Amino acid sequence: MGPWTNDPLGPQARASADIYWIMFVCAIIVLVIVDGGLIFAGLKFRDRPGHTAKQFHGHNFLELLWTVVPTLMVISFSVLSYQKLNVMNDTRTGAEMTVDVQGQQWTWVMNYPKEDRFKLNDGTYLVGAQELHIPVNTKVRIQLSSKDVIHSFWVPNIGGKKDAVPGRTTDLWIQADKPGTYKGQCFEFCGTGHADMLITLVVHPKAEYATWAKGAVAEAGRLSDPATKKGRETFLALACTGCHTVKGTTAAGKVGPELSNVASKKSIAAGLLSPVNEETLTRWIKNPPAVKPGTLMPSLGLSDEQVHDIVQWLLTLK
Ligand code: HEC
Ligand SMILES: [Cu+2]
Repeated sequence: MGPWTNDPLGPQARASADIYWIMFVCAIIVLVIVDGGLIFAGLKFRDRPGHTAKQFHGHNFLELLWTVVPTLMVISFSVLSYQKLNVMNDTRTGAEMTVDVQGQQWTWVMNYPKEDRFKLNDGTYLVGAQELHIPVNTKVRIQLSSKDVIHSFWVPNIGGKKDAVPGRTTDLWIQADKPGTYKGQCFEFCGTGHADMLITLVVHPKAEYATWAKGAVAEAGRLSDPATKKGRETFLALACTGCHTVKGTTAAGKVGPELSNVASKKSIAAGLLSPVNEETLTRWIKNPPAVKPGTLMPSLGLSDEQVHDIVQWLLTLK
């Protein structure tokens, strides 16, 4: 089922769905009894030929009943809501990690905790955009803030929603029963890009979370690695730019394929080399005609170091 509050897949979402269903069912019972009684009385005791409606005033038992029963119901709802809200608002007890989530026009910035497993090689910590990765069955506290206007964090199946208010921090907690990908959305209209503020919550099996973190840290490290900067400069200084386009750079050649997203491609050199990784890119750039005789891309006689640097940079083009 899609992102829907009535399909709770975690304890936080379940707490609010529980209140909802209990109140909903009670409301239906009340509706049936009250409207049923009304219709029944209206039909049975109505004034009609040969039948005179009985005239009376007041009925102690009935009046007591419809005062006491609703009062008890409202009190029960209060107690129930109070209990559930206590659980829902308790962001700290048992929380195993805290992610600092910042809303801004128009994206979500996920700052992972300052723990070793999220530490990058430049001393900073892992930051994600839009996508939040957490382990399954783990209470995760989300500290919410906003850079500009009010946003609201909401992943319907898992829980929320809570406003991200500029100038102060709020928090909530989430927890998922099963691994998978859950969709969320900013729930406070925050400007023209509001609809782009999607949240993708990726829940990993506990044993795989460390592997994911390692990969994400390595990937982030690659992006901040001096080699990628050097590779970019090397690429832009060479003849590559005359034949290839990379959006956002001065490379605008049209002879060869565009390389703006080369690292996301399934293969290169028209399917000859796959997947696209360090090994295949290195082989290709070192000597294209050796891989594909007759190709229009010449061997540029680059040093191993130049090739290595360029490949490190190309791998960041996703
Ligand atoms: C004379 C033009 C030319 C130059 C210079 C050139 N390329 Fe190419 N490049 C091509 C052509 C044409 C292809 C397509 C090759 C094929 O599939 O036969 C290509 C393919 C590629 C591919 C594979 C892309 C894909 O999607 O298949 C990469 C990566 C690449 N070049 C990188 C580079 C780099 C890095 C440089 C500079 C060191 C460079 N190229 C210089 C023409 C050029
Ligand atoms: Cu928003």
